[in-house]
Amino acid sequence: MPLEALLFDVDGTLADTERDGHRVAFNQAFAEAGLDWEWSVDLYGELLSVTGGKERIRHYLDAYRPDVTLPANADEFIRGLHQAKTRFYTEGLAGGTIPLRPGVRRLLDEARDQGLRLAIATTTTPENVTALLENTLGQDGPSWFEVIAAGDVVPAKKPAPDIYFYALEKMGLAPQRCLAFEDSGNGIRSSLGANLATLITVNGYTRDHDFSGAALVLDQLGEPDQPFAVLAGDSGGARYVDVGLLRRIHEAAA
Ligand code: XBP
Ligand code: MG
Repeated sequence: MPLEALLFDVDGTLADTERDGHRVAFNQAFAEAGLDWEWSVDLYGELLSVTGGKERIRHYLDAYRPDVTLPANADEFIRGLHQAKTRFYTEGLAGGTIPLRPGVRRLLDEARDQGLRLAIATTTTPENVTALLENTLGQDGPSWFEVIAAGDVVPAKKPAPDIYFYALEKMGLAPQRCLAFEDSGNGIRSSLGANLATLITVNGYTRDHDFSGAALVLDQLGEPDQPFAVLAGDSGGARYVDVGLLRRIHEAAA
């Protein structure tokens, strides 16, 4: 089946948002609430095993802070903290400090020129996706994506495949006509669970994750003057990801 659509993860894939974006915003929300919780770069790498900000806070308390007793309305308390975190995160993005990863803009432009359909499938909160796309692609950035599947729209977050199933259903597309882009072990478990051929670009937090089953594992999408490194799979001699390479790996994965 021909390649018709590209489905993108956001955090770690479109932009390196975790260490200097989400992590910082969590810490700002904790400080604003008068809490002594501080997520270091290393600790945050461990916490990333749980996707979803509210779920991650809960996991931190369960696994690392037996000393903390939450108020009786614990869910509401965590929801409030997380809302503050979203405010700090989107404000931070408006400061324009987090760029798209290499090759992302070029590939999106080329995919649009060639009539490929685009979608987002992420565990992060919808406001965060909109803020990132507007601040990097411009005001109309979100409209480049036919479906933005995000956050609590499905009850089970990645590594469950639900968010990809949701996006595919909205697009009315079989997974065999699509390619997914991910950066993490939880991400690829989700995309493979939805039967999607998957291209991985790793980042500092995810380099050592298990990417078995990936169509190709790279350090980045690359640019003509900034070639990618192949970590697993066969790029057929290509040095940066373009739509031609996507069509080849999609066909090879069929
Ligand atoms: C992203 C996440 C999210 C963000 C925080 O994972 O795990 O939890 O870190 O977002 P993926 P929220 O890239 O696999 O989608 O705080 O808005 O949940
Ligand atoms: Mg990710």
